[in-house]
Amino acid sequence: MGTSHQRDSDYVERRSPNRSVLSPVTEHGEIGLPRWAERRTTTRRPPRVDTVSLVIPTMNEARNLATVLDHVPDAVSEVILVDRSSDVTETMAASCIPDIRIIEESLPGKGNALRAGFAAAQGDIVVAMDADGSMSPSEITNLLYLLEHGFDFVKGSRFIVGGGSLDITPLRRAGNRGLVMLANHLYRTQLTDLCYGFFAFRRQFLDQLDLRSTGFEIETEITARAVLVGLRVTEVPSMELPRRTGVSNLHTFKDGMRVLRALFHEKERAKREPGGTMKAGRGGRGSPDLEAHGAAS
Ligand SMILES: Nc1nc2c(ncn2[C@@H]2O[C@H](COP(=O)(O)OP(=O)(O)OP(=O)(O)O)[C@@H](O)[C@H]2O)c(=O)[nH]1
Ligand SMILES: [Mg+2]
Repeated sequence: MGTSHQRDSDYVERRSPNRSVLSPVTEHGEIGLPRWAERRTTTRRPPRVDTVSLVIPTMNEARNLATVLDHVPDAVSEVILVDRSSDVTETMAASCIPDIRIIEESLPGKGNALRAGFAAAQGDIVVAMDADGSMSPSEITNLLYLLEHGFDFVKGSRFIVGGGSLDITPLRRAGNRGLVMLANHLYRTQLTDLCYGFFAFRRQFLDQLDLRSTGFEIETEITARAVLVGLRVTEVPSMELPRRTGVSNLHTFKDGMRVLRALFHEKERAKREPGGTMKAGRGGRGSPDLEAHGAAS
């Protein structure tokens, strides 16, 4: 301790008389940084921070949108709205976030909307969420945390410890549970939720995911594809709130059937692709992997 203190004093004494070493005067007469400090600032770059695109599909959500957009965390770099509204959703969006990017949806369906938004996204990470007020923007941070720590695809789950739903009907809950069981059987996963549109992924995998869904089955497709191409997949607890106003666009039986078909279709499609069912994917692990954060129930 004494020695190091001594060394500090020597350091100051040795350099103080010669200010040109510690604080060189620039040609404009200002006192600049010492040369060693300049070297440090130029060689040590700050760690790179991932940019984040938030994609939100909207169909007549003007009365719900402000509660979502007003709470988007600072980590989000751009917000993209893919809109198919006949109300003032776009005006509301622009009044909340003046530089929001609005894409007019050309084809109907949540799948078409999300795919258009993903294609337009420029961030390293893409987050998808609904505009009806049922998902909390503050939970985006939880998705990002896991992506920044090595996962490639992170999905919110309402049925993992710490998650929940104040919205889902008993019929939909039962349907979702059956579909989750089937997905886990087909894909050898331990998923706890399937039909939920709050998820995030690294954009570098968008081409590999090769999404084709047009409707609500996009949530199932992206999960199945992420597993099949070998991405690092995990779930985080999420609390689903009731839709704030308006009515759901989801039709329980019709869309349930689309999800069912998607589960079988994706498995078959992957078999037809070069490399077979379980492609090497990221890291060449060749098998699906799912880790639960919040302890799977
Ligand atoms: N652009 C676009 N957005 C859509 C379309 N269908 C639904 N959405 C949006 O997708 C999100 C989810 O739709 P919801 O109707 O809430 O369906 P859900 O959340 O699966 O079902 P609920 O739990 O009953 O609300 C909302 O933000 C809708 O506005 C569509 O055809 N085009
Ligand atoms: Mg909803």
